[in-house]
Amino acid sequence: APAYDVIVMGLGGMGSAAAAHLAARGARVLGLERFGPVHNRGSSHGGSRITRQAYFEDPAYVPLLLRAYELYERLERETGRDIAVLCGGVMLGRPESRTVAGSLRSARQWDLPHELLDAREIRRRFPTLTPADDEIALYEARAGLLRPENTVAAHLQLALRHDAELRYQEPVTRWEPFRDGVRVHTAEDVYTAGQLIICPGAWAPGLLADLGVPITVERQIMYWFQPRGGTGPYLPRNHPVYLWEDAAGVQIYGFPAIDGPDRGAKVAFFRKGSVCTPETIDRTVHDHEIREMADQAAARLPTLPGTFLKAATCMYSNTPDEHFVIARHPLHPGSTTVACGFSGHGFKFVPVVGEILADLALDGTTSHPISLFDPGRGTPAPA
Ligand code: PYC
Repeated sequence: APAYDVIVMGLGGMGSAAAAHLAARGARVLGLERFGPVHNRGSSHGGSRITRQAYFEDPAYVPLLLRAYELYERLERETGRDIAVLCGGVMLGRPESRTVAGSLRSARQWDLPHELLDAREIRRRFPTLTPADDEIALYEARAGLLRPENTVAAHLQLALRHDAELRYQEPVTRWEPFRDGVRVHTAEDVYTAGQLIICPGAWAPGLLADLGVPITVERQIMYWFQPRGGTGPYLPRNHPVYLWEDAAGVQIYGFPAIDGPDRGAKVAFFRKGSVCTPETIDRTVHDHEIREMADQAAARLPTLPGTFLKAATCMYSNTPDEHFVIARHPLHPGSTTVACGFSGHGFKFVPVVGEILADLALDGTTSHPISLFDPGRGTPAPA
């Protein structure tokens, strides 16, 4: 018999959640991670991620978000960790922008609580935001932010609590079908399991070249600025998360000041990076990049950029249509499950992806709606 029921490859956001869900269901789990626990080399670091339910990308995500909210709450309860700050969120832009119109479509289709604010009302409620007269916002009180490092740490903690074996600094070099399951090789050892779950993050192009979905890895930059006049107006009780689309379709997004008076507020472009690989990504943030972000912020957020504090890089793994891939591996459907291509908007789904992966690996199927994430769906352009 194989030594493990399930091997999870990659213990970032998705893999750590899968390991926790599997172990909690009593499976014998081995987790393999190329770096240490809760590292900053992939796509699950940087202190904050937006969460929201009125999903502009597609209403099909909403049921998964409703479940993710429940599971995040449970995760905080079970581990005592501070993860979610539901400070409210504004999806801002012209009424016809994808950010506003798409969010409204999801809110209406799923009857989600929301308000539409005109430019004057946005400025009145949130003096840190200065939209143009022709911009509006969908405000969602249940939107907010998640702390990614605490999320990963919480899932690793739960996995260990339920007797998972987690091995770090141990990248997988190859795997193959073996008897009724799989055999997984690392520099240290060879492991066997009935099922394999691959959560490769930005390593997907190399590890899942045979999946049939081209994944492009994109370098992203996160910036922290200290607002002029202090962080008071930027405290989470005064300040929402925001996703703001301009007339050219460029989106910026940002957060309240969540780390105390001196740590500033984070702001970034949503998808405007250069193509990279995890091996070749330029981790230096250059002056012209800081200037570009500062100029964008200055135009819309009157007390930013203030003082530049720091910047960090991160990676998106983009599918052509920006929808996820979560499925049985089409070439190894009996033994292997994959979760990849989260395209810069996956973190808010982490616990429900863990639940889905555990369903697929242990039961062969899931009751969650995941047909949008089938690798055989074709590659239409984003809506
Ligand atoms: O998924 O809300 C999101 C998001 C904002 C910026 C990057 N991802």
